[in-house]
Amino acid sequence: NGSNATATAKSSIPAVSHPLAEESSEIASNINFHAQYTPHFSPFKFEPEQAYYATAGSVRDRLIQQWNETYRHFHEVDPKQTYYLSMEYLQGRALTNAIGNLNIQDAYADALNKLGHELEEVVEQEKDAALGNGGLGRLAACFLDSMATLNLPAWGYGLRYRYGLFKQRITKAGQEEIAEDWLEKFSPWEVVRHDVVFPVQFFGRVEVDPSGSRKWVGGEVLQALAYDVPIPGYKTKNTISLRLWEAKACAEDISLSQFNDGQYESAAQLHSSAQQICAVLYPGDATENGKLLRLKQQFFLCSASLQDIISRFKERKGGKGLRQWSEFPSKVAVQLNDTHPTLTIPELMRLLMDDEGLGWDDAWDVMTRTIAYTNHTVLPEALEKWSQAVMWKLLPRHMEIIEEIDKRFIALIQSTQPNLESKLSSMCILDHNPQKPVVRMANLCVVSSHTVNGVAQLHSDILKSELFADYVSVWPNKFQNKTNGITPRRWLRFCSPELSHIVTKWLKTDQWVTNLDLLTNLRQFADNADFHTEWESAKMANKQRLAQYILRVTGVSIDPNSLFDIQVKRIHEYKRQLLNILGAVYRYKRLKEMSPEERKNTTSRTIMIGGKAFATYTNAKRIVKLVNDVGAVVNNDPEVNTYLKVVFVPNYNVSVAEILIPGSELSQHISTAGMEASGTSNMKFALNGCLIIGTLDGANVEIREEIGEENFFLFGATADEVPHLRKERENGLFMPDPRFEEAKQFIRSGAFGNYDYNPLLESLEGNSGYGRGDYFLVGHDFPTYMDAQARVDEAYKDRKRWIKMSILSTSGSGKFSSDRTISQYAKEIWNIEECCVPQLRYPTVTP
Ligand code: NBG
Repeated sequence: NGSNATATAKSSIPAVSHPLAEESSEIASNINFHAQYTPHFSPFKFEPEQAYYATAGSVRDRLIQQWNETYRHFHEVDPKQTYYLSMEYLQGRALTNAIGNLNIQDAYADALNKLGHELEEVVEQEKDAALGNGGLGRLAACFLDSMATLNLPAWGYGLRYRYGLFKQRITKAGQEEIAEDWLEKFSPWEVVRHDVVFPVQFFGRVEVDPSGSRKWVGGEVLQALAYDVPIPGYKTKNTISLRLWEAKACAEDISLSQFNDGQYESAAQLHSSAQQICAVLYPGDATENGKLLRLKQQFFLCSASLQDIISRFKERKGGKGLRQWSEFPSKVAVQLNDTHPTLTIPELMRLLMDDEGLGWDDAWDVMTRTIAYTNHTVLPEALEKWSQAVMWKLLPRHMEIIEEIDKRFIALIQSTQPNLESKLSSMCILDHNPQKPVVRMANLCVVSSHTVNGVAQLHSDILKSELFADYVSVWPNKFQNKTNGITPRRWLRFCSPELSHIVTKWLKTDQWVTNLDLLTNLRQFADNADFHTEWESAKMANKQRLAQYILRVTGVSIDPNSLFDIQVKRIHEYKRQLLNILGAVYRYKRLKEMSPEERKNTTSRTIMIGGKAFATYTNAKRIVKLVNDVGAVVNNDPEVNTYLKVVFVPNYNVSVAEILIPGSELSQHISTAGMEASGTSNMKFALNGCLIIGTLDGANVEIREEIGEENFFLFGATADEVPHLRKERENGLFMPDPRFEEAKQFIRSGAFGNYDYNPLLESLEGNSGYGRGDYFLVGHDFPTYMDAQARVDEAYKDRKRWIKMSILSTSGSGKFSSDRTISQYAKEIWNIEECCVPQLRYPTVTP
């Protein structure tokens, strides 16, 4: 594979309006220009990797042009703007998405052909930007896509981690974590802004001057440097920005005298402190140092972003600083993506009071009208609590402010809601428990923001009735629901061109890509035989692609005619991958006991499970090991392996999801009811015509409502039954089903090797106690789960029925577009309106 390019190199950005052949020649020449003049590789090498970087460079030129135009427009119109603050963004690859959104895929594919390459192969060269963990980070990425597509004046802020979420390798011992070097060469999608730098302070002390005003002084100061990633909207000129901060120290922070004395480490101490901040996402926080580092990361994001937002607020309208601070909330909306950016609250108060001279009441008014908070979990261990001691050490002025917020909140309750006084100890922000005094970040968010939302109806209801119930009577209008969504661009239009093509053909329009509700019009074809044939062949093409991928990465050959059953998400006990694998073990055991004739009547299945376990989460890692061990035995058992395969898909990430989801037929969303706030992969699967087996949890509830209960394989306890069932279990009143015992016994018998699975299995046993007592009710839900699986097997045998259900899943998925979610945020929380770039005025750039 090499270059046979004949086009002469051209640096100008190709125009968009030419016929394909002409346009693709221009693009080829522009790609060539980047290959020759962007000095990252030797000029005479043009393998797929160089082709990727050159292509990305060429696409980036266009994005930068649109981007500049977008910001010029925003600057002139000066609309109210939203800032989305998130510690995580799971962007995945950018190339396919960018040329898709710019609507120039065909021209780029053609251009690369001219240069001797295939677009598909070039795209594969890109490393995933995995600056996130799971659903929360991917949600942020989908939101950015929708904000750009809806022409909203909005901007994302995050951190530029040097290493993304680890790369998962599977060995005999289970999961191994390797640093994910997404910046190994460089990322062509980021632009460093050397002119956008803000100081961020840590430690130090508070000084009071004679006038009584307080100032935070001393400590260490690092610099936040901006890297911008362009986010193009779909078929619009609007291109917004994801601004990622990198921590730096200044040249004068190096002590040359120490360095010359050979004390290299202490000489550059601040530089290494800066490097630590942006090294990895979620550094281990078991140690004090780890905790301090995480808090530093969070504050770094909040402080740099706020300084940037404030400087933009001041700069617009001529930069004369004439603006009233009371105007701030009519120009700025800040959304906190979970509690990780909570320090935005005291930091905005500090900046307004200590730097800008506002009094408490004015600052409080501005801050509370600006900030809104999204809660993404009710799991107690995920609700952040920071040690007061660590906070006093790192952020002394902020702790004073938090104390004052707490004091005023307590006074408010005492004076206006005396009936809540008994609840104050759990409602207030500072928990003074002498053993472990902490700051409760979620409480700080609820008290300080104008709106709090959950991410699916059931979750929002639980917030109002349980987690935040006591606050509802204080602020009845503060709580909202914003059911999550996913971008239909990445998650159908680009990841499944085959199915998209059919949808467009039968709907006679491609408007569904930005108006996903149009998918309901597919319902009329749910019984149409021609439509069925096309649908089935598109799904089959995706299954074959997936089978090839599985063979390539695991060496396991899977049959595209078997039922493809997938569960991919972070490995967590509440998500119950253990229920899935116990079900697989039980199925295997039954198959073994059947006669060859009986086996022929069963539905062949390929069960695929993928996901990363947090490095220190031992039981999650044991689950990964178990899935792999079961797979090794089942897949090599010639007696049954045409009827069952169990595959662990390694290193699950966004790009892998883009192959798995289109090829899926059944997917599992089987968390203990009440524990999964929403889930978003459930929406991606349903959109791709995949049926769901699931509990009444998170967004499953709404998906089932939309696509029809007859098209959803439901099982398990409901959220309101769970507390009672846990009690019963604790009191020994509930006996697990014999099938459940049989499956566990089979694992214990050594059928899958002699690794010690007892700690894992024991977590499902006993009446109570730490790590015991089946808190997640796997045993309770096992029988109804197996029954639901039997219904799946039956349904799959009836091809017509299955395809109809698949069509109805897709056609019922319109609600789950992140365009819908973001429109609701814009209207009901942010109060912002679209600000559409009229047309490009920039001339094309020539050297
Ligand atoms: C996750 C929930 C998911 C939800 C995503 C996005 C966190 C803290 N929460 O159920 O577990 O879909 O957020 O809202 O990562």
